[in-house]
Amino acid sequence: MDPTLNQVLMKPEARVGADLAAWLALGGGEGLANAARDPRAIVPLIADADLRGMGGAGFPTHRKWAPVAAGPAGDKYVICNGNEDEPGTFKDRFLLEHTPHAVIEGALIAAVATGANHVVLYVNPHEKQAIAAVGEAVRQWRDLGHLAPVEAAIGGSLSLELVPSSGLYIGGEETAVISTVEGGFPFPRRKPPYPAQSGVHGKPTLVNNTETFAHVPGILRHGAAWYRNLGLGDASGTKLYSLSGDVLRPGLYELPMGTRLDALVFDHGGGLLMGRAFKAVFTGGPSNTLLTKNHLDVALDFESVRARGSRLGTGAMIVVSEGTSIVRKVAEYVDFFSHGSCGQCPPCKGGTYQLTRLLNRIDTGRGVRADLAALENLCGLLPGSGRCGLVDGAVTVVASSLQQFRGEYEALLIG
Ligand code: L3W
Repeated sequence: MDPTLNQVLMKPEARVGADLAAWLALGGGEGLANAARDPRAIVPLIADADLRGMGGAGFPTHRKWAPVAAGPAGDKYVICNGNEDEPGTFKDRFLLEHTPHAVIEGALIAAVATGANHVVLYVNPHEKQAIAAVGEAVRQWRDLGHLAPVEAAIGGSLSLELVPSSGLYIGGEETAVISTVEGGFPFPRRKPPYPAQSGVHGKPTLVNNTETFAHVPGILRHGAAWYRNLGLGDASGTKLYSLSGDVLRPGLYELPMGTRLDALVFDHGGGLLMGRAFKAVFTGGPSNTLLTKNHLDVALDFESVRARGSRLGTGAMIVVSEGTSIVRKVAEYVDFFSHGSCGQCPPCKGGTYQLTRLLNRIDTGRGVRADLAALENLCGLLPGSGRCGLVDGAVTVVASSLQQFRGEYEALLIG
């Protein structure tokens, strides 16, 4: 199968980097021009296209844009979240590096739709090439006079800037993004109020993932029906799937939203390394319920994955083959979350630390039955105890692995 067949965002000819003239020569800018002609039509069009938030939650994009558009006049912010640090997720850095103008144009269209006068590209400083490309791309939009249609539409001046994130995992959580843009440490805040109601300096703020914005210019240019028809079944558009783990051809795949898991792993990923059997996949980043060989037929879109008890998340798929220890993998991911915890909610910091300690004890052959019981106890106690979802995600993967691979845990116990 030709891997470029359904590409929109990753089309080889669209990878023009920071060269704005090359982007415009490809038809870039047409979406923004259409948007500026009729700003009120944008939110209904995004709704009709059924564009979803690609940063993990799959929340309908128009439902975030509408309250910002309806918010009080004055300062409003649009933030493109390019912090991307979820294990197994490597899509946003590709877009920011290879096609930054698609992302920026999408964010500018959001500014036109919502009346925002601040657009922030929030990028992980560890991704040096992405930072360089976005910095240069922003400079070209500003210096070459291409912000004029946006300023005419919003009736005032627009600030467009690159803000490097802290590079910390928690800095990708949307309220931590807001804390950082305000100049503080990336401490998450409780929701509600949602950023749409009270974000940067208390102003209406739209935070969308990088991939979400990258889809927007195409929708404005070609229409909602075009976008919907790119997906399979009831799903809309294309999706960037980050495929990694025990597969022959790991990598970033742009495929129709709703592509089946077995098609991704076997047709595109070439199957498992050394002909091993498929065991499981950590889906959407390792903070969700594991999918197993019973789920290989699942369509990888938000609704279908949810219907099978898990979540599509960022579209990351970390494949595990028979012969690889689930307990080891879970211990590694929970350790990552433990280090990523910001520390402001003691149950999260202490809870993820204790989960890691118990998982490591069991994995290294020092665990007893009481350790397993303690793990289960924590899985019951911890959910909902943090300001953000970090601890809930860590618990989800532990609980799911205990439910689906309990035998592996028990086989490691020494008493
Ligand atoms: C206005 C309302 N806005 C909800 C907005 C809300 C947010 C979005 C979704 O989670 C998940 C997380 C990770 N008016 C609203 C409203 N909203 N009601 O809708 O809400 P929520 O709280 O479910 O989203 P979230 O906190 O953004 C994202 C999971 O994705 N994940 C991804 C992690 C990815 C990274 C990365 O590096 N890119 O960290 C993977 O599974 O665990 O549960 O915007 O404001 N009435």
